[in-house]
Amino acid sequence: MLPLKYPVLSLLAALCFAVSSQAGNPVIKDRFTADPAALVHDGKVYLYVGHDEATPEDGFFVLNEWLIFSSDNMIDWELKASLPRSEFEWGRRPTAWAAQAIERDGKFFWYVTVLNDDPDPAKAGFGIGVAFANSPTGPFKDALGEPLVRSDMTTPPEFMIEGGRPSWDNIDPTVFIDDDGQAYLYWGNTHLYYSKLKDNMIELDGEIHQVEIEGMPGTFTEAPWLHQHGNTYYLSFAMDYPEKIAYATSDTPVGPWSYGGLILDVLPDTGTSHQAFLEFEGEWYFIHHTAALPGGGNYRRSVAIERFEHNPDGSIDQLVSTASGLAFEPYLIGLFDSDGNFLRHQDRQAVVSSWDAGEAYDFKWHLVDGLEDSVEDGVSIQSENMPGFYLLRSERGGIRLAKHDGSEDFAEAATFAKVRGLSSREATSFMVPGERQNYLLVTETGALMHGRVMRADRYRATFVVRR
Ligand code: FUB
Repeated sequence: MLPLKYPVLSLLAALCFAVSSQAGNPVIKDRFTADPAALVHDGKVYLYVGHDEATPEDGFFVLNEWLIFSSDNMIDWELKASLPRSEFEWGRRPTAWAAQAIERDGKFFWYVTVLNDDPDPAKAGFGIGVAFANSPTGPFKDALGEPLVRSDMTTPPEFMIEGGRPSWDNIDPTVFIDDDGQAYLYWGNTHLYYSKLKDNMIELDGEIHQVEIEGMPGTFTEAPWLHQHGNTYYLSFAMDYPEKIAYATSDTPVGPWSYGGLILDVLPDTGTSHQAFLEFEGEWYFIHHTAALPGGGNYRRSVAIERFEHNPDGSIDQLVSTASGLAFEPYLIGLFDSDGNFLRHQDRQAVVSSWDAGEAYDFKWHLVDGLEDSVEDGVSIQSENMPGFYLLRSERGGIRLAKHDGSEDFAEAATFAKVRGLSSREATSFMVPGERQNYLLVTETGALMHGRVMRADRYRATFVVRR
């Protein structure tokens, strides 16, 4: 049972909270985007993504094009250009998979993953192409008219070629130019490869090497990304499946690579994870994709951004993908007159329990304008560390944490009217819209539900929202 009615009332610390209309993440909200890469040019950031166009019914990736967005501040993004997969005439199907662009001497090279349409089965399968442009937004043109990396240049793992399936070990390029001007291309799925690039950036220079990562507790899946900080080279990648993002370090851009740790754990509702690292105006950013947009999922992903730092010893702490992102801060929602009891989620249920610093993110909430926008003072309560998940009412009085499926029914059941606190004018209660007897409340056991509130129990439906 909850220790209710404690004497300490921290209303003074409570702010009259302002509902923000949107969360910071995902950063692109009007379409599904995946597999981010980014570069800085002339004081602006350019974000290169795949455009996820799968419908909820599609059982696989559908990407007909890549998109380029730009921003001055990492928060406001403007769509600048697109590159259709059909620019690579040797490609087929909607397979505009992961890609990365880089600048060299004022020219831009964009390395892309495309399924190769070669009639020779040995050469068919995913390949890596390269497009060229004189500006970061293009127009980009296929620089070679054929893949830079083709299936018959590598030996895929056995399981990739069984049953006539095309091999997909040649996907997910990442490109990096070292201080001495030498460029490197890493890529792979299951097998991780690298090769040097010639100065012209459109030819491999020498052999393709297969890379091992020492001490890795899982298996390399895909999505390599190479970056440098100080004298340390970082190779990050998707590990296992569903994917986590992990990293390895080395003193050179070609290894040997030693496993460093986990950067991002498995995300809800997307089996893939794909990351980019970017330094902009002295700060470092971790750009990745989640399934957080309404109706998001495995093939309907959306790009999100978090700030991070490299530790003095060279390590990178595990990060949390948040709803707040760069632009907002989450709230704590305390139960009125109950010292130290806050709303949290646990196993996708909402409960009120005592503060636990080790699980602090589960206690953080993002309050946005009601998903159902006709409700006066409408508010929806989104989890900070499960972006896209909201407190959702059931008709029978239950409350659970559920993913926004994009439907109107969901929007309605996840919207409350923010009203003056039933126990204190300075606190807040959350009313079921249009139902003056029906409030979000906490039961004796700490479970969250909604229903009728007795006069003596009003404090159970009164909350203190604060930072
Ligand atoms: O978007 C298609 C594929 O999913 C990418 O190439 C992989 O990295 C994974 O994110």
